[in-house]
Amino acid sequence: MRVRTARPSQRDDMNTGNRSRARLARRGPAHRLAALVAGLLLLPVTALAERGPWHLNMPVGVTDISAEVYQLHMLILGICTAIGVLVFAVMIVSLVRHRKSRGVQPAQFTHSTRVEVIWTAIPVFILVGMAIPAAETLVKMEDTSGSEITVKVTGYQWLWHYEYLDDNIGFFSRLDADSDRARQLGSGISPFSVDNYLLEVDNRMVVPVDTKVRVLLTAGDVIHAWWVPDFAVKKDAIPGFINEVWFQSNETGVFRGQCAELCGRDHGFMPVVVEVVTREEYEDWVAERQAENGQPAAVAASR
Ligand SMILES: [Cu+2]
Repeated sequence: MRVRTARPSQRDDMNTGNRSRARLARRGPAHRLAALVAGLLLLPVTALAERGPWHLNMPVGVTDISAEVYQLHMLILGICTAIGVLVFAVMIVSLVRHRKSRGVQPAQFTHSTRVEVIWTAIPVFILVGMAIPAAETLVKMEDTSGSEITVKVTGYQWLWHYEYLDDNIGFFSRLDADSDRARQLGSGISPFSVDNYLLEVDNRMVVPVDTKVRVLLTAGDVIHAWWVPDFAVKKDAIPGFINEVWFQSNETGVFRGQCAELCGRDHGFMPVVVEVVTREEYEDWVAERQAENGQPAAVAASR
């Protein structure tokens, strides 16, 4: 069972990227500078478009929480940018207007209680103003109550194990064979010829759409981290500990992530792939998996 891929293949993006870079290189430095400035100005706009190799911003994602995290990120980025522009503007104007060559005499004061109170109070207000919406979102991210499905995810060097605790399903998920062949030294296979290179697995995690899924994270050897940017979920999987996260996807599709904790030699080769399907498709998948495990669906249903 395959559903549509949410993103176009990376290869297509990369080809487009190479062509536009080649076109840029043929033009003069002024053109290149103008293109760079235009590109930087357009960054927040392109964040809403498909991701390519030069995509820098966070994705908006497919959950309510990921949209909230994105809005929060844009708000705080805006505040930081405004502060940066203001502080540098004051600094540059002061340096130019009060320079020694204009004959300006330095002021002799060493202390001003009023100024110190102001420059302490303003940052405190700004920080509290940023902390309130951030804390609201964090509280929501931590609230795993009311989840319908619980999946225990265990990180190993260098693959993931998924265990559906309510349905008695368990399987390992490792890098797909095509990526694995291409990544070998001297394989002679171009990574660009492999769709979703290093971002595809043999067994995907499958979950239903519009359903709150709780993920219990742990590890069997060293610390790993389960990361799916489109769900705004990234948490460490630590041996001997259980960490909880949750997500509820508003869209069907295939969402890709990676291990985000340096966990050894093959850290870059343990992707996370989550396939979000309709309720009916999910039930079929559960029945299929249970049959494969030698457990009749009826027995599982009666448990
Ligand atoms: Cu890892």
